[in-house]
Amino acid sequence: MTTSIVRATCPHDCPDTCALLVTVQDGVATEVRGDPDHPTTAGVLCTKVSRYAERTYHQDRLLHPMKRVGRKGEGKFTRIDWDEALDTIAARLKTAAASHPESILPYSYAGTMGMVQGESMAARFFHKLGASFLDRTICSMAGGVGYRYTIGARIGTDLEQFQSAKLILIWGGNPIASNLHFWMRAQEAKRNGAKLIAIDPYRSLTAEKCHQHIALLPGTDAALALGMMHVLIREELLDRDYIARHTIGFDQLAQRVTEWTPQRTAETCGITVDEVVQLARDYGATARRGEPVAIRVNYGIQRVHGGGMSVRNIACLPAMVGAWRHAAGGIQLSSSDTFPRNVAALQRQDLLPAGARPRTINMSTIGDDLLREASPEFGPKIEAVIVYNANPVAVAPESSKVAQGFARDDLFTVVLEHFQTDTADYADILLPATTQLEHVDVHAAYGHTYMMANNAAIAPMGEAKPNTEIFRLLARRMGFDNPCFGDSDDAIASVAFNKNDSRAIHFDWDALKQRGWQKLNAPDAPFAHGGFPTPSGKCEFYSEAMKLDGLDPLPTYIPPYESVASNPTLAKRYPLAMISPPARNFLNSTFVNVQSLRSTEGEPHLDIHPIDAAQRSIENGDRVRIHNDRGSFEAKARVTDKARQGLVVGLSIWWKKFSADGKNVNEVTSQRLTDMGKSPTFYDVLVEVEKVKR
Ligand SMILES: Nc1nc2c(c(=O)[nH]1)N[C@H]1C(S)=C(S)[C@@H](COP(=O)(O)OP(=O)(O)OC[C@H]3O[C@@H](n4cnc5c(=O)[nH]c(N)nc54)[C@H](O)[C@@H]3O)O[C@H]1N2
Ligand SMILES: Nc1nc2c(c(=O)[nH]1)N[C@H]1C(S)=C(S)[C@@H](COP(=O)(O)OP(=O)(O)OC[C@H]3O[C@@H](n4cnc5c(=O)[nH]c(N)nc54)[C@H](O)[C@@H]3O)O[C@H]1N2
Ligand SMILES: [Mo]
Repeated sequence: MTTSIVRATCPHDCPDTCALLVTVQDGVATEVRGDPDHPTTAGVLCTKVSRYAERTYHQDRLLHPMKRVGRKGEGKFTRIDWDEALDTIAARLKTAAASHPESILPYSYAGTMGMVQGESMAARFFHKLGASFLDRTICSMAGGVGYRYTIGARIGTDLEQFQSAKLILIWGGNPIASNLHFWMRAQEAKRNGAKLIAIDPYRSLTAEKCHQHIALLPGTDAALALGMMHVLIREELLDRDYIARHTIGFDQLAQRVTEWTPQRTAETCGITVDEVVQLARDYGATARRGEPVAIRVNYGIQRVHGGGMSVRNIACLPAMVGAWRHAAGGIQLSSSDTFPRNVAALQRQDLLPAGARPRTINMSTIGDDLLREASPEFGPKIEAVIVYNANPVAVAPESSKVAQGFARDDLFTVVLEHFQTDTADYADILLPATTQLEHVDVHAAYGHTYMMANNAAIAPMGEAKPNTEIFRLLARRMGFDNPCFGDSDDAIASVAFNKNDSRAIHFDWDALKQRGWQKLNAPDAPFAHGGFPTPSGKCEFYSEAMKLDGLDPLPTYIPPYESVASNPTLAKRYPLAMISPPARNFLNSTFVNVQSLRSTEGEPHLDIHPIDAAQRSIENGDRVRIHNDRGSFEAKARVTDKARQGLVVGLSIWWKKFSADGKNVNEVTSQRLTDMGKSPTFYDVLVEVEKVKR
């Protein structure tokens, strides 16, 4: 028997991007564990990824190409060979490209975060075609844009510093479920005497374990930040020296926040005056004592109308109190921009046909866009969609429209997948893709600053192929002769980071493959001495760029589209706010089909406050129907005060086909977009809930 240990990387859309050690015995992956030597993984994996081998060897893996034989959405397929599959696709794409290349749309997100199996060969292929661009907005754009206006780039406090903080605000995140290795650091900080405060409308697993939980109304975080600023200024809990040297616009900011009294803030956020004042005092006074105060701001606050502004406002706080002076102070939204990715070499936008300026389709409005006819504003109707690394029928908002779009008879749909997901059911051609254990990749991260390598541990299952190989083969059939379409996965990985950038000057693919991971050269305290990558070089309380973009240049509050306060007419019919954050045992819609994990989650639930439940005669365990004008879905009621009054919570993202009614939460979410970054407003939803009578 031969046994080897292969160095790999978790490919999932999670800030932790863990270093894996895969045990392989006679060609079979028998165990996947966390690398004990990797400083942030520290030998610990989440329950999901510790079962990665179970997912890879799952009996439902797609193992050969198939073509549809039933109706779209019905999920009936028959086996074909690779030649037939690729010839069919190439013929359809050639026809579409001959009249309107933009009628072809790639649809992909972060099923794998790998830079090779993500946007490398695929991007080259679609660039060469002149296909529509896809704006990949579904997750993080609102906050990313808001953060950039204030700080300049998505650079912040290093994960490896948080254990030394004395106060940590966990703002709109549930790290026990979705950022475990940050939570480990926060726990260490707690043991070292730090105070942890969760700011979240829901008493999540994390909120339950913090010293304090501030349960504000969804979508009101920008107001809470404004109220904090008001108190910090009124009580002179400021670092005047840091403000003078490294920020712009303080006087205008001070003027602006006079109106955000604790009273007004408390009313807007649905919390007490004392909570507002005490939060600001904890934050300001801890910093005053010279101790590090840190904020982990996450995606929970971004999925509402004013999501961008919320992050922009919160990102102002560390500069006001001088928190950036400490490596363990400041704020982390994402570490993405610490990585000098060589996007030009990976994606080769230079391959675009001469003069071509393809339109951009927003992935978050795919429902509407698939149903749009050709028009001068829109351009050609979408005739072909190639889906990879994504499951839009389950995850995109206003699901009934997404499904209706994918059900179009005149639409040609190709899906590259591991499993027959809700989206795969609509494919004309369904292609089997390899998992992370079967292919090579290189990774950046959004929660730490290590470059990561993934070696293939086992041979591809069945006839599965890596995304890259599928696009290489398609490129050949399309007659694309640029040599870059022959690049191997290793050749692609070797150009992933820009070695001219001092942060990645030591990047060497062969060495990284051997070692598994290597930290970027980046300072411990990125803004201790200012140097913000904004236009002014300072932390921008006032942003001229925002003004040019048609936004308020100062921090402000943008209410939700749908809330009792902002839309009382709608709230008469649909009085409950709904949010649908990730369930602990799923990764978006990935892993829902892994039996052991699905069994732990049970079935789709809706958490509802006892008072709201009583008003509707709903008892714990009842089947309920959640509805609004966009649609409805069913779940099992869990009567609990974890959800504040007026709020219902449906942990997600279930595959529709695993729900009793074949639907999920996205039936009721809307395609309205955020104030910045054109992102979805998944948590900006009013609904009514009723007991299902059987
Ligand atoms: N287990 C698991 N881990 C994941 C994922 C997963 O699906 N499962 N998904 C991954 C992905 S793609 C992402 S983007 C990240 C997401 O990472 P996070 O943003 O940390 O997501 P959650 O863990 O859901 O935390 C969001 C929290 O925000 C709260 N929230 C909702 N609305 C508001 C609001 O208006 N204001 C405030 N203050 N809080 C609000 C929710 O109640 C929830 O507890 O996690 C990644 N990690
Ligand atoms: N209601 C509601 N909706 C949400 C959210 C929410 O909180 N609430 N969260 C949103 C967020 S933050 C995000 S990021 C999106 C996530 O949306 P998606 O990025 O679409 O994530 P997944 O649902 O996990 O689907 C990824 C798919 O990629 C496949 N895949 C993985 N690796 C590979 C590979 O190497 N090759 C190929 N071909 N396929 C692969 C997996 O099998 C999986 O089916 O969902 C969004 N939708
Ligand atoms: Mo996400």
